Amino acid sequence: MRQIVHFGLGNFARAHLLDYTADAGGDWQVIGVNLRSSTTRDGLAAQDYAYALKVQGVGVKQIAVINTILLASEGQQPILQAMAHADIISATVTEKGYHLDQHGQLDLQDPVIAADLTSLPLRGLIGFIAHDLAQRDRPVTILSCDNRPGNGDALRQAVQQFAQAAHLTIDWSLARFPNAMVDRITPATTDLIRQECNDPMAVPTEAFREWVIEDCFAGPRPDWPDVQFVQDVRPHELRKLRMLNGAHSFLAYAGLAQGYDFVHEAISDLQLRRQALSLMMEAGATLPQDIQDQVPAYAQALLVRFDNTELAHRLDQIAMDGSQKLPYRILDTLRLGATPVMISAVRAWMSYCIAQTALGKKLNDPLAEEIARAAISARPERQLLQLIGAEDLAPLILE
Ligand code: CS2
Repeated sequence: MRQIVHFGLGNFARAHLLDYTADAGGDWQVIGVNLRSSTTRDGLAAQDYAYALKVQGVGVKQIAVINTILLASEGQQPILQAMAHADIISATVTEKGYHLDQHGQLDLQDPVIAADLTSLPLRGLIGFIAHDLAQRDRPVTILSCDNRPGNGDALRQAVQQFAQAAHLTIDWSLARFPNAMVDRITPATTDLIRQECNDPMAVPTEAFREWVIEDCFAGPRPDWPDVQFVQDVRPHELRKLRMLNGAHSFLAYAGLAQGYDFVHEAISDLQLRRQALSLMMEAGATLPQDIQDQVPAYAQALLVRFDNTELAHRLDQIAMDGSQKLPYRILDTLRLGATPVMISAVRAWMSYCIAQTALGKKLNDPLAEEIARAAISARPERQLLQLIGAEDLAPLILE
């Protein structure tokens, strides 16, 4: 059997990487690693690690590619042993799982990183990969499946900075870190989905899925169907992150402010729809010239996906981790050409932070404490912009 060791078996991984791997067939298995809670492991272990994937408009697929799930809290050796035998080590740990600072550098003061640099057992993805590579004697592909630009490059740089701080010696010729664009709208599971699928671990997702990976693997890979292997992922990731995810974040904050709960409700509001489409087109105008002709059709396809009432994609799910998402979904685009809706998206995020704090609610965000302090400061908007590295944009956003 060939193995993928995957960190972070949340809904997105189980709707994307695992669905593609199930379709690939062959002798590939997935060993999951959960770094935080045991909930997913316990739920899946009770049903032999198989689960229902409810593909909206298509039907229910039984996904049974997980061989086992290991917990970091139960010790690092079984995880490092599994990694040592893997051909692919992949991860969906969200933006915050890379522990990067505003400048994209590994935050050595981050509690998880600081702990992994000073004591065992290991707690975080970066430490596990660095220690795996330090003892590795065979090639491996480290595949980020997270939603950020240059995800493979960012992961490699974080591991390099950790290894240097930990004085680990690594043969970097054995590891490849391809960049990849991942796309599949995958809401949190509701009780209704669990009941419909008769499976407490069911995952809801859309029919659409897309995966574009840099063709630089260190060794074998599953025969994943309809995956695009390219030399340069960047146009694909910029288009997706700035148009889809930028519109998502705008709709989340602007839609919540108007009392909507779901993406399909917010996108049905004619003014928000018009603004979301404007944002998509504004973002599309910042993309490389050779894909500009794809922008209108891609935008229209996004509206169809957002209109999907059955997905019941919650705006407050998208609103999470805004401090980690806005820089590449909105701010990067703003710096390439100020546009009204991009500005309103940042203003909507700031209003959301201030309103939630006023209600005594702590945001679901790695910078929740800092946001709460900024929101009640004398100049909340300026403080909030500083938290997301957007002081340079203050004249534009606060004018
Ligand atoms: C969403 C993404 O929760 C969010 O931030 O914008 O999870 C989005 O659904 C995916 O990137 C779609 O591929």
